[in-house]
Amino acid sequence: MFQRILVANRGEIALRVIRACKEMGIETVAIFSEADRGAYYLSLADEAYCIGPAAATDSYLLINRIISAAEIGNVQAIHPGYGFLSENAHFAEVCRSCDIEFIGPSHEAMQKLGDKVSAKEIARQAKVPLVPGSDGLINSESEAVAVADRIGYPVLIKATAGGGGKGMRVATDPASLQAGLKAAAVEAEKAFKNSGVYLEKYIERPRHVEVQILADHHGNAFHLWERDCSLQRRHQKLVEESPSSTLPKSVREELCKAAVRLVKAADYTNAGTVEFIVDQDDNYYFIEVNARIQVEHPVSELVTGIDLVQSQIRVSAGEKLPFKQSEIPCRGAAIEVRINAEDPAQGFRGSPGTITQLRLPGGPGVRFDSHVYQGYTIGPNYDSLIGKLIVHRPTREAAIACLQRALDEFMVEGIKTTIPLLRKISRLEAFRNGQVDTTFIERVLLPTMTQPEREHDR
Ligand code: MV4
Repeated sequence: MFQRILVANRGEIALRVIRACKEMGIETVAIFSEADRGAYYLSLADEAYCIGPAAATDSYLLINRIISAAEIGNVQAIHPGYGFLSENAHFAEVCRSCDIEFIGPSHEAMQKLGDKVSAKEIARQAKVPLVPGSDGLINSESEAVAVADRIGYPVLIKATAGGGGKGMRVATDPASLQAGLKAAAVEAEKAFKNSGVYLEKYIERPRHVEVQILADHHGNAFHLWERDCSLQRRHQKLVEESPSSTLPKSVREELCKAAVRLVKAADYTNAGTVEFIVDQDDNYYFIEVNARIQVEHPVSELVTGIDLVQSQIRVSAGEKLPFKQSEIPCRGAAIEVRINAEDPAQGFRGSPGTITQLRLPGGPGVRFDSHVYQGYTIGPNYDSLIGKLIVHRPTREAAIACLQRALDEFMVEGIKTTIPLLRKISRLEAFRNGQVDTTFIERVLLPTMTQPEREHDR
């Protein structure tokens, strides 16, 4: 087992990894930018090194500085967290070349699955349902028009090096398809240095259901059931829950088994998430793999009782996962809501500032994963996530009651947060009876908010 791990991240996920290491008796080396100097979570690490100024491109994204901190800190492994370099195959490769364990999948698996067209080919071979679409990359406009004629409009143009909604365009007829193809290729070349695009039938108002995976280096790959993450705004999730409140048990089991088949076919190891969209008739389609631990991992930890971050570390140290699929339960219901320093009434504009008052919720079934404290100042440099409130109770109804109570107890002063919006969502009939999809927030909820999103916020 590792003696020391470098946590190559910041904020709540850095704190989460440091906590996991402490319980395992593993020392931690933290890194921080000038903007995070003095942050509380740094004091929980055994050592902390400043690696640059506030801008992520001059600090948390600089591979050479992170590797230098790892050498100085004399660590055996690096945990990348999520975001930043967590899905950067080159970073994983550099770690290996420096004989430092990258706590995540191999760079080969990351590459195979990071390319969406290659990931879909692996899914096809593993008999995982795919959205009807092009067979690989689109190489000409005439080919695109032929594919769109076959599958029917509307179609989605997607960048093979994209993901998470980046570089996606809807086309409703041949003219918008031809224009969209050109624009998408230019945007993809600029954003990902890879102009490859592919087509899929646009599934209207889908739900977003993803499967948590854990796989070790001994041929074992398990699912930790699914999470429904349909309540999103501009691809930013707001609410995540497990199990899905609407999928029949038979579909849930099929979908989870398909996810395991896919990761086995890709020789994937460590924690990862297989993402699907689900249409109104409960047909599910593979979309992409997220080759990292995700923000919403606590939801799966609570219903299965498995510590995902500790499991990641054990898998990277070569241990065999100590459970059988049949023994992984999905017990009760867990719901996570993201507390962001944003003002939903002002088009979710960021609301940096100092937290002058902080009253945290507690009691049975309440978990709050956060790096903030009273007096903490949220800067403008990184994402606006303050923390995640997660509730876990025997039934979904009880979990919603617990969520409402916890959100009512929650008090943050000095900055605007998403708490008022989350209180509203937790009381919505549509949320309570699971009648939400990925368009709900923007289609139904936001139009009812006091101030419409201002033009320049779009
Ligand atoms: C789709 C889709 C509908 N049809 N693909 C967005 C990024 C990635 N996570 C998967 N995404 C989608 N892929 C087809 N063929 C709907 C989504 C989607 C979505 C799309 C637009 C706006 C918000 C969305 C939230 C989740 C999923």
